[in-house]
Amino acid sequence: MIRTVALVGHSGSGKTTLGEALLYFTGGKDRMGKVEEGSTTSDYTPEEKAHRVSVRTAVLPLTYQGHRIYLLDAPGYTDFVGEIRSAMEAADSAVVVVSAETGVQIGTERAWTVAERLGLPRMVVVTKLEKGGDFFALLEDLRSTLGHILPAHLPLYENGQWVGLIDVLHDRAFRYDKGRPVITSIPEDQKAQVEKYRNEAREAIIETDESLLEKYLEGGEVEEVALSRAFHEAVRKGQVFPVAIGSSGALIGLDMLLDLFLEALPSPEERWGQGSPAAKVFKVQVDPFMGQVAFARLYRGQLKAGDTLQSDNGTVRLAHLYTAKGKDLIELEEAEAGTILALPKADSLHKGMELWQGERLEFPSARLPDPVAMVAITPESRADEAKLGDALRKLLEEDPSLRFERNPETGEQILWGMGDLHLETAKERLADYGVKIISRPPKIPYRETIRKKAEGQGKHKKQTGGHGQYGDVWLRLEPHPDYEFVWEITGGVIPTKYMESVEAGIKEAAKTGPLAGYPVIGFRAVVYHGSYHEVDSSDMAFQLAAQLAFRNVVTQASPTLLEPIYTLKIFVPQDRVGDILSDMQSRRGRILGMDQEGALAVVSAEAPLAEVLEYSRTLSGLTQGTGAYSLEFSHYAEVPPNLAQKVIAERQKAEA
Ligand SMILES: Nc1nc2c(ncn2[C@@H]2O[C@H](COP(=O)(O)OP(=O)(O)O)[C@@H](O)[C@H]2O)c(=O)[nH]1
Ligand SMILES: [Mg+2]
Repeated sequence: MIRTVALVGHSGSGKTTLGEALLYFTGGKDRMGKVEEGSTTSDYTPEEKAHRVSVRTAVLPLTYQGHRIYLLDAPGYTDFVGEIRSAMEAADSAVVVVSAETGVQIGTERAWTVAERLGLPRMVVVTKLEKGGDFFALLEDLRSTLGHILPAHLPLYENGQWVGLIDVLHDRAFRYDKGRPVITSIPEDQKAQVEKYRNEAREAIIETDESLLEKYLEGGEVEEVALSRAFHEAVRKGQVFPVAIGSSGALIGLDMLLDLFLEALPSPEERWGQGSPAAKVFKVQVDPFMGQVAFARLYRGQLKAGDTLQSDNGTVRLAHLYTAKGKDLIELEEAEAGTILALPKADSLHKGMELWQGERLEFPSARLPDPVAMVAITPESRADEAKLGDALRKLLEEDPSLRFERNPETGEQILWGMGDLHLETAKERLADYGVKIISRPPKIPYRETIRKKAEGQGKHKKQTGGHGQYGDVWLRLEPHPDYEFVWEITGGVIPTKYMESVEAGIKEAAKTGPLAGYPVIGFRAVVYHGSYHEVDSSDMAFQLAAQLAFRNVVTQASPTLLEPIYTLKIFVPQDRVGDILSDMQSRRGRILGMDQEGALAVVSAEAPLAEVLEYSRTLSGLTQGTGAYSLEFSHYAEVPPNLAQKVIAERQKAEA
């Protein structure tokens, strides 16, 4: 059998440690690594070792009793939603890890929601139970937040000490001795409780299967094999969500967890059917030593070394077949559906690319959210500058949830990401590629506008030697929602052939406003009078005259500073809404509305860009790294006078 599962859930719930423990337990590693020491197989990149948190999805292939289980250890932080989602897309089921210490957290619910949207069968693993926490209260919590949960395992206590597990559906109990299960009997004082959960679980399963239900209602005996099959079907269809217990700390229940994966979770064939090979790249990593490595999930079919696959970028020959174990490549003789393939040196492959033979497979699509956090980056030195382009290209290929752009107005190079930590790790990744960069908040693209009507003259007159220059433009500026140019010249006081030059002069002058040199927007320019000279007038002279007129008039039209306003959609747990609202207030924000999505509150707000440049950090702080938001430009609005003064003064200082 083969199972491909994504370990997802709140950051710190124990996913990486569980993956490590399972790898160790199944003999895939001699020594169990620790997240704190940076010695786990999953958290192998320098960024992960430094932050002690998973940033990328790691692949852990387990061999258990002759079966193959591919674990995809995903990050928990919402900053890495791109990685979290692609791990789930590459899996056939989502195993949501919940720490008994903290219970259901926002990362639990978010992972659950993503899995639900992708139509993935789901289950829960409760970790860290040896650290305490009321398992039965947690069960109720899981039931109320996630729905039809079904406890497959219950904790076994001896003298108040957690020592093992009760297998609810198979009516067995084990105590654990250094990770090894020893069969035992259910203690007297737990019997009634186990009986209650067992009956509930049986009934929940029987209800999903008509023929079993009939038999049951007629008082017939439901056999264990039939029950187990119905259980598997119910999980596959998302009708029930098993809850298991697994402790990496106390090494309890690891075998039972793997047994449950095999029993309850769907096989690749059940999810994708049978047929010719079909794979899809879900991640591309550029390894400083190995070069580009693409990770693809084989959804359907079998492959052997030497096979060739089609892609939209030409054919790909697989001279060798590899999977990955953390940072290492492991050679395979053949690959069956469910395998996570590692494709080294596949430079033509990028994330999302399909590989196939024969008929292609239809994939459900899920769009990534847009990045919301940004920094301006500059290379530290000339040498870094030369290498930046190449390093950025690799980085963006690796992580399509990042975006890079050059702002033509401010001249800055802007890196966009899903949050502060995301950008921080991106910066470190660039350093891995040998490029050191300095990052700082980007400049705000302010604007200037006018608040009242004004008019005046611009005259350009020069007499130098022979040919002179002459242009004379009378201009009226009025506030306007957008921009308009009106030619009100009568009697030919300015020949029409100069009209274009006059407008060009106005547009040129509007590029640098009178207050702080920002572009002037939102005005109507009416040219209503002027004069010209038969010989000395020219396009150039009228352009310059129009510029003079604009500069002269705009200062009298009550110029004012504008700033970009963005709309935000903020997703947070209900109990954080108050904090979000008061924080928004302190950022000159305006609440537009409130909504609910699943267990999360959605706050819609608008705020000046200057106040939300580093919002990701604030939201992280208010929600322990689990809130999320979207950011979209809305409009320009006047900057309050006291702040405008500051912006203008700063600009003048910078210019000086
Ligand atoms: N006592 C105990 N600690 C654990 C267990 N699982 C994880 N931890 C600790 O919890 C912290 C977060 O674990 P990690 O695996 O990085 O969580 P992840 O963010 O979900 O991958 C680390 O300090 C682990 O040592 C467990 O089963 N028991
Ligand atoms: Mg982790």
